[in-house]
Amino acid sequence: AKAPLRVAITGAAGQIGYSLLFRIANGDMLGKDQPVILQLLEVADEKPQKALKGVMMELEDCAFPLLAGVSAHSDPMTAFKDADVALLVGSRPRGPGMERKDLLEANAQIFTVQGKALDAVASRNVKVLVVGNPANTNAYIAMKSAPSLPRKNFTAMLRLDHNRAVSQIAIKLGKPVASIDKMFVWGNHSTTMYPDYRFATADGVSVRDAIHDEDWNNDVFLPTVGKRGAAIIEARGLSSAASAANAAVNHVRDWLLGTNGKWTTMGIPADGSYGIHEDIIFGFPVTTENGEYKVVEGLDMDTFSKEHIDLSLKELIEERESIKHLLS
Ligand code: NAX
Repeated sequence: AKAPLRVAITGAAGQIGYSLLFRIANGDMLGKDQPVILQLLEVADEKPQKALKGVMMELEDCAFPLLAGVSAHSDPMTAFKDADVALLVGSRPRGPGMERKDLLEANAQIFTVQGKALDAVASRNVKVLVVGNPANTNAYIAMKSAPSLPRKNFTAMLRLDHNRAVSQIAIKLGKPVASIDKMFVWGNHSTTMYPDYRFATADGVSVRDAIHDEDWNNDVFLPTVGKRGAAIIEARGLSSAASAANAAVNHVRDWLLGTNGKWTTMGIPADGSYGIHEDIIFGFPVTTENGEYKVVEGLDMDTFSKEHIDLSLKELIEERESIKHLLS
C-alpha cells in the first residue's frame, strides 16, 4: 500500500471546508489508492475550534477507508508540518466599512505568517493552492514569504471560473462537458478575469465556429461567468462552497495526476510568457504531467483579448503595490 500523503487545510471549519474535507477523504483528490492524513487549521477562537471538532466527528462517522489520520490545529507551524499539499482556504472576509485596501492588508498578515510557516516546516516539495480571497495576491504573498520553497509550487485557484466557463459553453452547444477542451481563463480571480474560448473545441470542432455569434461572447458569456459568484450569493444567500471545493479538488488532482494533454487553468507565478510580469500569480492555460504544470505557449493575441488581459494584470500590479510594504 502507498504511504499516506499529508494534506493541510486552513479554514477547515468553514463552508468550503465542509465540502472539501469529505471529498479528499473519499479519494477524489489524490486517487482511490492513496491514503491521506488531514491536518486542519482554524483560528484559535473557541467557536471555530469547536466547529472543527464537530467536522472531525463527522469525518470519523464516514469511516473513510483512505483516511489515515486527522488532526486539529490553531498554529500553522504544527498544521503545516511535513505537508505534501497545503490548501489555504481560510482568509479574512470583507467586513462592514472595510475598504479593498484594508482587506488586502488583513489578508497579507495571514498569508505572510502562513508562507513563513510553510517555509519552515512543510515538505520541501509542498504543493500549495490558495483559495482564500484575494486568492492571487494571497498566493503571491505566501510565495514571497517562503523563499526556500520552489516558486512554482505556489498557485491560486481559478479553476472554479474555468469550470463555470466550460459548463456555459457545453450548455450553449448542447454538448457534454467532457467534449470541451482548450478552454481556459486568464488573469486574476476577480471580476477582471477573462475566460478565453477562442481556441476551445467541442469533440475537436472549434467552439467559436460552432457558436458563430461574436456578440454572445461579450453580451452573454463573459458577464455570465464573471458574475456567477454574485448570482450564487443572490440565489443561495451564501457564497459558492461545494463548487469551490470541487474546483480545489480538480486543481490539485490535475496538478498531481496529470491532464493527459487536456488544457486547464491554474493561477501560477508568471515567467514572463505572454508579457505577464514575472512573479505575478496569473491564470494561464496549462497542461500537467508528472506533478508539473506547463504553460500552453504560442497562442495568438487579438486586441479584445489583449485589453482584457491587460486590465486584469493592472489590477494585480495594484494589489501587489498595496501590500509591498508588508513583505520583508
Ligand atoms: P467561511 O467564512 O465559511 O470559512 C472560512 C474559515 O476560515 C472560517 O472558519 C474562519 O474561521 C477560517 N479562517 C479565517 N482566517 C483563518 C486563518 N488565519 N487561519 C485558519 N483559518 C482561518 O468562508 P468560505 O465560504 O469557506 O470561503 C473561504 C474563502 O474562499 C473566502 O476567502 C472566499 O472568498 C474564498 N473563495 C474563493 C474562490 C475562488 O475561486 N478562488 C471561490 C469560493 C470562495 O468565494
